[in-house]
Amino acid sequence: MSLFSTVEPVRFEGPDSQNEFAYRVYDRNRVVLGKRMDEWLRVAVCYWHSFNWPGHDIFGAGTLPRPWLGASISQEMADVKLTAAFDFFKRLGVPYFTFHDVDAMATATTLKEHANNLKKIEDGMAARMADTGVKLLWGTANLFSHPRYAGGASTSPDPEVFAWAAAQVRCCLETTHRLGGENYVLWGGREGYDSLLNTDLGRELEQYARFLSMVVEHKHKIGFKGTILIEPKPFEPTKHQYDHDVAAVYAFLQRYGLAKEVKVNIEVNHATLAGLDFEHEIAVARACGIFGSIDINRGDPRNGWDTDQFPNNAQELVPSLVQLVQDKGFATGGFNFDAKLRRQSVEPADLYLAHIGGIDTISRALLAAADIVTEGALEKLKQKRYEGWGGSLGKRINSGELSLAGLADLATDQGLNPVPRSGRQELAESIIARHCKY
Ligand code: XLS
Ligand code: NI
Ligand code: NI
Repeated sequence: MSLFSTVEPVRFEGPDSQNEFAYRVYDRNRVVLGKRMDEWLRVAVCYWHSFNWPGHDIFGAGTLPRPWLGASISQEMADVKLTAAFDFFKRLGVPYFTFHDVDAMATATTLKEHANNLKKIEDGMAARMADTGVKLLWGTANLFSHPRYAGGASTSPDPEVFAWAAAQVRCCLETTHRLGGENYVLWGGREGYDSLLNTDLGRELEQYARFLSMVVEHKHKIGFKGTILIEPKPFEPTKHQYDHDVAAVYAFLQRYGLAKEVKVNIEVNHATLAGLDFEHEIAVARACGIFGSIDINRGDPRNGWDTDQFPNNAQELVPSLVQLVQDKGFATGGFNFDAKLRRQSVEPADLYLAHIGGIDTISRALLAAADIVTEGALEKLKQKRYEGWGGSLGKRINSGELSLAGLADLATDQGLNPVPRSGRQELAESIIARHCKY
């Protein structure tokens, strides 16, 4: 028995179900373009917002019953939390979870204690994972909550803070490896600055690169086969974060020779904060070969912060899902619900309702995307738009045989006079809309 035992295991009942505790669309065994739905979506529940956040915000105290939380967390409290979390994962019927070291373990003050406490909860997790079959999508170290990290972790002005961060990541990467985690995430929450007046930006970038190189080196040393992922975010909590968006992360990785070693975990809400579309971030990551995984929580376009809401608009997600379907799914990534309840959602049932709605939403988007890719009209429209590049002029430009002057002479001699052609944007938008029928 746990706080979450009040709801029966959630099953697929189909679109006409009247049961709010059932999936209407997410049918994990349904085969879509040759792959089971659960393999396409690889859904994960996050430990932190779901079990380690009591519903406080900067203006008010916690509202959610989470009896295992307190100013300091004992091993007993951590164990009760673990039981509740795995009870929830199992009943919800999802294949994966994600966690930060400090979300799950008993509070530690020294590094020795940190390593011991993390190992204890790792052993508990390993046992629950074996019992329930729930797997680890990714682990991560929290390098942003403790006051020591106020000035950054690897980008701190104090090398002792860098060393603490290194020790935390070493432990958490090894734990993730032993638990069979499929990825390891680094979200640089405070790897940025609040004011340039007291910040040496060039030096901080070097420190950050040094840190990341050490992490990559350690990954290989211990034989971790999962993917190292950076999660871009433009700001919050810092005024500016170095991993601003996918393009900025790629430039950083390229500069330090890490572009083959590290990929990105793209969060919908973070794209919104960066003033970018979610599908844009995915497109950039695919074009650069660094697409890894997704945090599917959304923001509110009128709020300038990470509201971490559950997704509920399938149509908005379709352009992103089309890209995923074209890629034939994730390699090691998945859809992590880095999403939190609203503060009035105080009943344990609310955590189920939130995830059920969100999982059905991404399932709807997946089915629409699969239809769009199968029908091929959108792809055809795109191909047609670029068809000139398949002709002799396009081929000669791409082959590199023409210099700027050579091409200019050719254009002038042939009297080239290109005619404007339709981009068919409204048709493309209608193709998306008409497939959203699930
Ligand atoms: C915060 C981030 C964080 C990461 C994991 O905005 O989304 O939750 O996903 O550290
Ligand atoms: Ni976030
Ligand atoms: Ni996130």
